[in-house]
Amino acid sequence: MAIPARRTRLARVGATVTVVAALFTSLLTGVADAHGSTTDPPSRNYGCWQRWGSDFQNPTMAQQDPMCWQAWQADTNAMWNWNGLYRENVAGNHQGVIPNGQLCSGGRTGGMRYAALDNPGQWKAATKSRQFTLTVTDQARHGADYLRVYVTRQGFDPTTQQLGWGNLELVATTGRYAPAGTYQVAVNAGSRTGRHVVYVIWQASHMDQSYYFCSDVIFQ
Ligand SMILES: [Cu+2]
Repeated sequence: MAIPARRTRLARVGATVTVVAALFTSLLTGVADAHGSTTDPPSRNYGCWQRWGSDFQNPTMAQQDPMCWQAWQADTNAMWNWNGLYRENVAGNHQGVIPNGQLCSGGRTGGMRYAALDNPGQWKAATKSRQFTLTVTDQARHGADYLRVYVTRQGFDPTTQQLGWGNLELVATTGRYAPAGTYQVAVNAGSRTGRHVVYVIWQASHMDQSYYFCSDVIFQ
């Protein structure tokens, strides 16, 4: 009976090692998975997560917040991973890598996960004055090489038109930010009025990791 007992003990030790390794891996993954997004004005998927994350199967969303509804129906992971909309090794060639019509999904990064964010429609929009402060939240404290903020040209209609690079004007570009929880940029949207999309590129500093966020706003 000595041999089976020894095998059992070894098996228990083996199982314990496996559990500890799995815990360690999930801890590491948890850290690696935490990135960020534009939280003010809220990016499309961050806003959908904020408003509906605790109630995402509520059918009244289809009427109250139809673009969030279609995004939740398409892939819930776009909201659970609101902080994970990035590409790697773009080498600064954002316009070359991201096709027109796919700006809000970062060129469909991760396959179709974020593709519903590209769809034109009645996205809930934050009301802003034309001079406002934009906030990117960085849960992972990556730092930033730069932030670039674009706003759509006056006349572009995000409820019916797909967003392309030609629809955007660069309104702010920054230098580096040391790692912190949030980065803020003063944005001046000029004489724009009504509904617009604010498009942000966050170039993280820990590696070549580039983030792309669409936020819907209505300028007063
Ligand atoms: Cu990250």
